[in-house]
Amino acid sequence: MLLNKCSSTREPMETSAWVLTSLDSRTDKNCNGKKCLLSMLFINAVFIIVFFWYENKPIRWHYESRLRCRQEPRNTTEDISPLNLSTEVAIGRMLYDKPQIFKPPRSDVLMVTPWLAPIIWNGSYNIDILNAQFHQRNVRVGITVFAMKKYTVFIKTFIETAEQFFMVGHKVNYYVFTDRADDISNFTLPEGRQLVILEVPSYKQWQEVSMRRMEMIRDKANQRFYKEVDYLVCVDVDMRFSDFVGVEILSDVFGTIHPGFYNAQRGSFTYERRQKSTAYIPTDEGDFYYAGGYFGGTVEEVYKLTNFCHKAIMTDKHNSIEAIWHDESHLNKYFLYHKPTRILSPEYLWDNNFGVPQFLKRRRFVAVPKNHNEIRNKRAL
Ligand code: 4GW
Ligand code: MN
Repeated sequence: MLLNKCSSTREPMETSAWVLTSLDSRTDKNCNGKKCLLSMLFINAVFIIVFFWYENKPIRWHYESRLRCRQEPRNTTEDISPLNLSTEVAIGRMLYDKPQIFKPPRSDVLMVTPWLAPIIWNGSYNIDILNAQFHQRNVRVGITVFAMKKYTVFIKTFIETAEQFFMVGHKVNYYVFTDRADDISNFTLPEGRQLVILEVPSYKQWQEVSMRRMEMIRDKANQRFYKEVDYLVCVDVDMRFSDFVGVEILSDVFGTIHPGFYNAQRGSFTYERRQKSTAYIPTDEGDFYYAGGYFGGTVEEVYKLTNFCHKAIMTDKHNSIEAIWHDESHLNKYFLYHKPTRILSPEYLWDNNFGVPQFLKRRRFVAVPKNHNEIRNKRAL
């Protein structure tokens, strides 16, 4: 039988036979054999190019993590449920006080949100149990900071105090985004902890320096963080660690209560109130006022968060409006409709200008006072 491109009865399995026979299809009136072969080769080439492009393009978050799970070695002879593939997670013998139903460890502060996300306070967790769990998972943590322009002066204290208090005993990558790599000195870090300098372009306006953090974190998450760490912690650099910050903060997506607003009424939160901005939140909505200088989660969740905020910032820019507290306003909008799975109490972000209230048992990460004139004024930059 002579098959050709114009035959409507051709079955898919007969394609190769069709290619061969089409070479001899001198009698075909509608199709020339060589043309048919060339068009077949062309289609194959397009298919191969598309295939390689698809395989090598940057990760697509919405489904890639599921794909990666499926790539685990599996027995293909029978259809095994993914539950059978999970390895045993068990903690060795440990001695600690039994949890008491009628003796909550804290009764002076809210410990859980209405959507059942824990709020992390001193006394609310046992770090030994958590460390054992996270060590079993061999968790890797990335901490991102921006040290643009004169803010490179904060790096030394930031890293030195982090080495004392941040994720002690766990794998840590410090990701320092900067436009002045030469200003950042070398640090000798123990095994499992490393400093990664990421050179990025600078922006003239300080508001833009702050807001573009969302875009840069998003892009690096997409390019490399997903290969190198499991969780990201994204913080301001003008800070020092003064007490332990460990794996108790880690969860799918977490935010931190701003030290200036932990007891404020909704209406007094400094959310964006102009409807023209994408960050707009009406006065009868809102859970907490979250700080722009401390959020995090899995790389995938941080990608989603930063992508959302960056796009919203760009929409506002297009509409000639800038949210009142820049990236912080957009972060608050995101958390209103994508509730955090864990919330850090102000222990994790404090400013000594607010004093030391009774409920605050620890100050783990505190603002370094800055000489605004020296560090920020236009001429100094
Ligand atoms: C005004 O002139 C400036 S400059 C306001 C922020 C500036 C700035 C901020 C900067 O020149 N370089 C820089 O790296 N940043 C980053 O943005 C840095 O990581 C800093 O912690 C973060 C937020 O700015 P901030 O700490 O000054 O904001 P606040 O005072 O609200 O914590
Ligand atoms: Mn700051």
